[in-house]
Amino acid sequence: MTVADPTPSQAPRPTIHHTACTLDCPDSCSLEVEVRNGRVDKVRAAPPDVAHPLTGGFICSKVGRISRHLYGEDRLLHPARRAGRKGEGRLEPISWDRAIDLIVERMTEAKTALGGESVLPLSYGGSNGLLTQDTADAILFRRFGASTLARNVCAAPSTAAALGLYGKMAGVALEDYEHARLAIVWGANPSSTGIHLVPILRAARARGGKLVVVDPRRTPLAKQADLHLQPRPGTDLCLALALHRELFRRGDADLEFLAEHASGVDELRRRAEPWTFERAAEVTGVPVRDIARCYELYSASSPAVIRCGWGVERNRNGGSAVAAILALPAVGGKFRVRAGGYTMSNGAAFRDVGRREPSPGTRIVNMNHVGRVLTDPNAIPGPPVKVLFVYNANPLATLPNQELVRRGLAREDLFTVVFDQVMTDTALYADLVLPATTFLEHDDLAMGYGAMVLHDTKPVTEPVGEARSNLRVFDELADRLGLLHDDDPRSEGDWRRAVLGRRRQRQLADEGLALPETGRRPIQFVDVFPHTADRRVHLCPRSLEAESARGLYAFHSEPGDGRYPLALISPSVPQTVSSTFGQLRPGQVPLEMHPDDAAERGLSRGDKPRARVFNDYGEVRCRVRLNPDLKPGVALLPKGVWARSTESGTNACALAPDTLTDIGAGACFNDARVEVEALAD
Ligand SMILES: Nc1nc2c(c(=O)[nH]1)N[C@H]1C(S)=C(S)[C@@H](COP(=O)(O)OP(=O)(O)OC[C@H]3O[C@@H](n4cnc5c(=O)[nH]c(N)nc54)[C@H](O)[C@@H]3O)O[C@H]1N2
Ligand SMILES: Nc1nc2c(c(=O)[nH]1)N[C@H]1C(S)=C(S)[C@@H](COP(=O)(O)OP(=O)(O)OC[C@H]3O[C@@H](n4cnc5c(=O)[nH]c(N)nc54)[C@H](O)[C@@H]3O)O[C@H]1N2
Ligand code: SF4
Ligand SMILES: [Mo]
Repeated sequence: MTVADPTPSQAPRPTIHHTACTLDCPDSCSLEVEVRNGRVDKVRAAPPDVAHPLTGGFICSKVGRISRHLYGEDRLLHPARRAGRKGEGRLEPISWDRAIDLIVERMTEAKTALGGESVLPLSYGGSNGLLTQDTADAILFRRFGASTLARNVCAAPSTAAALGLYGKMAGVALEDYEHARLAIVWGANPSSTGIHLVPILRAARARGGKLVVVDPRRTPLAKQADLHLQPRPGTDLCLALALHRELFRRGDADLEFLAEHASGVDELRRRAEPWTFERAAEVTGVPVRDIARCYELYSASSPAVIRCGWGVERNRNGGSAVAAILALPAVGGKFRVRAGGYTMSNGAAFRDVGRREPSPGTRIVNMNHVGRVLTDPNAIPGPPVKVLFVYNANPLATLPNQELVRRGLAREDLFTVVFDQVMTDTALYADLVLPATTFLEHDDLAMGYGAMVLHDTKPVTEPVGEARSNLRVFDELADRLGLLHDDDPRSEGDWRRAVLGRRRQRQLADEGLALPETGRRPIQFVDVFPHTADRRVHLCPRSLEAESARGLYAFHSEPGDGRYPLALISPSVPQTVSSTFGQLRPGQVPLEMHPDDAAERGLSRGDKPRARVFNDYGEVRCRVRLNPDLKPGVALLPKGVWARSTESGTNACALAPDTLTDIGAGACFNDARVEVEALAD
């Protein structure tokens, strides 16, 4: 839809709409959108009378400027077919009918020749709305018998840990942090990744609460904190175990609470035993006095809350580290008061929501191994992948071992469909691209995984070009492949009913937004309890024990053989959500290095010197920016960077190993170990 910009005098009055942001962000903001002349003009926080309280009258600038994404030059407007070599992105438009025909033909052909598992759906939480994933797509791919994707690129280790210990229990509501006497922000950077927690933490401090940050770099919050522990990436497990050891040793463990509510206490105590403060200090690089200060604060404060972020999980020890951190409030006796306990993902506040399509029991492909699976027919049992269907994801920009993913996508005999809103790096390799609607153009449901809220997301404008919603496209494909049953949900309304259930639907209709089952912000071990079979905390659950090769809470030391001495982390940045909006980033993205590491490599002279960052997986050529806030020995490239933003067209994923975490089979992005060399200008 192209509409000429009206001159101010002709400009029609905008219409105002209220909706909610579905992006992969914990906050789930309530939005107010101004639509002028059929186009989204301004997006801001919804006013307090219709907004979820956490939104607090402001939203991030990314979504404030989302019209650049909606109407930008990278937006996909029509279905199109590849007209050049893979990777070039030369396309010729085709009709939707022809595109659907082609997909049906290719999926049927693959199934006839090699079986349904030769089709691999590849998606993650790029949309994150409840109607745009695990709905019609689940019907299509599961009933077809396609390979099953393990969506493990994010949150798999932390989910496994939270599930094993607490059966996934709703956490402390972010609004309640205001009442905390101590908040520990552990491996999270809310200033970028969940901005509404920041003013709440500030308010807590204004009331005399203390703030501790555990992060290998001095994040904006670390600069304001009472204490900043700067561990070497991947060593949080040792810190947490050292705190447990001390709690038991000094008699500060809440044995009464543990006797009533926990199992595995002695086992955890035994495994924590070797981790003296001295040993933890040696491995983490955090001075003993800082560990001791953290201990003093935690053992003495109540309410004390831990915001455990996803920075903890993305390494070889990630699952055990999250488990040990989530076990702290149990051992330390921090539950049973408002603002006491932990927050990880708060999705458990809505465990009554969702619809599950039965699994066909087909082979499981871990998405961290997509590169291997596409390039090596022996990587997993079963047929080679012949049809790859990418939606809600940009795998070339976001999966580890990027060069292998690229080689896989470049395979001439692979038929790749990319269904997206914009021409992503992955879409350049597609045989067929399909234009997708955004959450401002389709029906959806937004559920916070930090904010405890569920709200309706309603289209505020017509889709641009010929963009279609996931529901519509997957429903049509399932229909054409003869996979639908009479009682399947079909329309948006059907799906909303199927996902929400009657009670939630009524709640949404009456109140505009829905709160957790408890009806109020829950207090852990007062309003909500573990969803384990015996309602107890399992501090050393058998399920996790069985999963980890060396046992839960076993520490795996520094990866690699020392040839690559710098630890490369790739956390989130304010400008993007994963790779979403990455096309809008101006200029080149630099590698950040500590000045001492840069000086050692002759990289401290000149303005942003050029460098090559490399290891056995690949390389990134880019500029270097000195950042004294990093721990020496740690370098940083943000996640989700598009090819256009570095000289080499590669990003941190080119250096990220495709090894898996100790539990949860998750990604080990922050186990990337690299060397950096100066390049001539
Ligand atoms: N190096 C490094 N890489 C990382 C990480 C890291 O720490 N380091 N972190 C990882 C993390 S935490 C995550 S969550 C993953 C995320 O990785 P991905 O899930 O791949 O997320 P995005 O990169 O944001 O891609 C989402 C895509 O979905 C599209 N999309 C959005 N809504 C819709 C829709 O309704 N329909 C369709 N068809 N498409 C839609 C968007 O346009 C966008 O291109 O990245 C991981 N990648
Ligand atoms: N603006 C924006 N918001 C987002 C996203 C985004 O990409 N952009 N992504 C969304 C998604 S998908 C996710 S998963 C969340 C992630 O949000 P966060 O939980 O904040 O996770 P990250 O940004 O990966 O990393 C958080 C911090 O962990 C630190 N870190 C790295 N390695 C370690 C370690 O070994 N130990 C410790 N203690 N800290 C470490 C990093 O320096 C970083 O400051 O944010 C969501 N919100
Ligand atoms: S991305 Fe997060 S902060 Fe930004 S509008 Fe959406 S929910 Fe709010
Ligand atoms: Mo994520």
